[in-house]
This record gives sequence, C-alpha cells and structure tokens, in this order.
Amino acid sequence: MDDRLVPEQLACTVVIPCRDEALALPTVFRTIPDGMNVIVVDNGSTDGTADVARSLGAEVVYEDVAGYGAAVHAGILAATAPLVAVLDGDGSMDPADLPELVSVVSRRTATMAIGRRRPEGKGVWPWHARAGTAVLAWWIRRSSGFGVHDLAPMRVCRRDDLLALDITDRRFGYPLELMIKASRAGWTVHERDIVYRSRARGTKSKVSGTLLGTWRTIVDFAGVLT
Ligand SMILES: Nc1nc2c(ncn2[C@@H]2O[C@H](COP(=O)(O)OP(=O)(O)OP(=O)(O)O)[C@@H](O)[C@H]2O)c(=O)[nH]1
Ligand SMILES: [Mg+2]
Repeated sequence: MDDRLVPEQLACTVVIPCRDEALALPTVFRTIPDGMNVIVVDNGSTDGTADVARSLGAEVVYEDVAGYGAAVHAGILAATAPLVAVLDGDGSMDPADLPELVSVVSRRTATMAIGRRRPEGKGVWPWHARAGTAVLAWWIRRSSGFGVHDLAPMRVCRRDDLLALDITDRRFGYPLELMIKASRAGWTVHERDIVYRSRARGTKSKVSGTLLGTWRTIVDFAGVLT
C-alpha cells in the first residue's frame, strides 16, 4: 500500500518566533517544505527581521507583548492551516525535519509530534542548557507519563487542540506549560530526533548563551511549576 501523505495532509502553517534573526532567516527558509506557509512573529527586532522575512515569502505578524510565548501565541492565532508547527528562527533547527512530525499528527499516531535535539558536533549545546533540559524532561516524564527527553523545541499539532489548552505563559515557560496542560488533557506525544546546530553566525542567543537569559528562563519555568 502507498502510505505517502496527500498534500492536504501536509497542510501546515509554520510559526517562527523571531527577535533579531535577520541573518539567520535565509538559512531557515532554504528548507521549508513545499506547501507549508510561514508566519514570522516579530516583537521588537531592530535588525530588519520583518523585511527579510517578507522578502523570503513569509507573512509577518507583529505582537506588542515581548516574549517567546507571546510571539508563538500570536502566530498560532494568525495561522490558517489545520496543523501548526513551531520552530526557532535562529538557524539551529532544520525545517526539513517537519514533514515527519506533520505525518505523525496527520495520521493521528499522536496528538502532538515533537523534536528531540541531537547536536551536530561539539559545542553546539552548552552543558548548562543541556543539563537543565535533562532535569526538566525527567520531571515531565515523571509527572506526565510522556516519554520525552527534550522540551518540544520543534513541535506540530492541530491548531484547535492547541488553542483549547489555553496556555497563558508568554515567555520561555510556554513549552513547559504546554506539556503539563497537554498531559492533563489526555494528549499523546511522539518524540523524534531532529538535528540541532549552532545558531546562525552574527545572531544573539536569548536564552542559554547568556547568564541573564538562563536566569530569565529559570524564573519563567519556576512560574509555570508553582
Ligand atoms: N518574537 C520574538 N521572538 C523571540 C523572543 N525571544 C526569543 N525569540 C525567538 O525564539 C526563538 C528561540 O530563542 P533562542 O534565543 O534561540 O532560545 P533557545 O533556542 O532556547 O536558546 P539558544 O539559541 O541556545 O540561546 C528564536 O527564534 C528567537 O528569535 C521574543 O521576545 N520575541
Ligand atoms: Mg535557539
């Protein structure tokens, strides 16, 4: 039997939250799968991210509230396809990994398909970020029963399902709240390996690359867990 997906089953809006990722976006767009439309959500970039995104064929959505979660939520609201995907716009992830995740959700093998970062080469993923991820993933496994090893850095699910979870975190606690609420709602989650590379040269980390970023993330996670 031919089990390839027809184009409608791959219909997916790709949401990319971006703050100052103008230099990374051309790389990211190189491997956006055919048939997927892209929404870049910008709130406060000063490097021309929105113009670059538009020139690459993306729809640009502006969000007044700063933060990763605020940007993701605005993108999901603006999405038009039944399936939504979220990934970073810093060049660390490859959109070529999306069709496999989309296929899992399209076939209803799981409610949500997520990526597990597998770093390509040394120094791609700083030890403190990796250790923090491992601890949180362990905690999520224990409390949710999801067999996950990462914090859903790339994810695909149905837009309606996601909006029904009513996620309220607007910063970096968003993925953690998503996992907690998905578990309570009885979702199933399927995790697959995805490639993880260094962010594009010339762009700045908002999380693990700086102490302030790491601290802000810890505060956001603590806010979700309490
Ligand atoms: N629109 C918007 N995007 C953001 C904001 N903060 C982060 N992002 C984007 O969210 C994605 C993830 O942020 P990153 O800085 O790459 O964080 P990370 O991948 O967890 O950590 P490192 O890349 O290792 O520092 C990137 O595409 C950022 O540009 C924000 O306040 N607004
Ligand atoms: Mg990143």
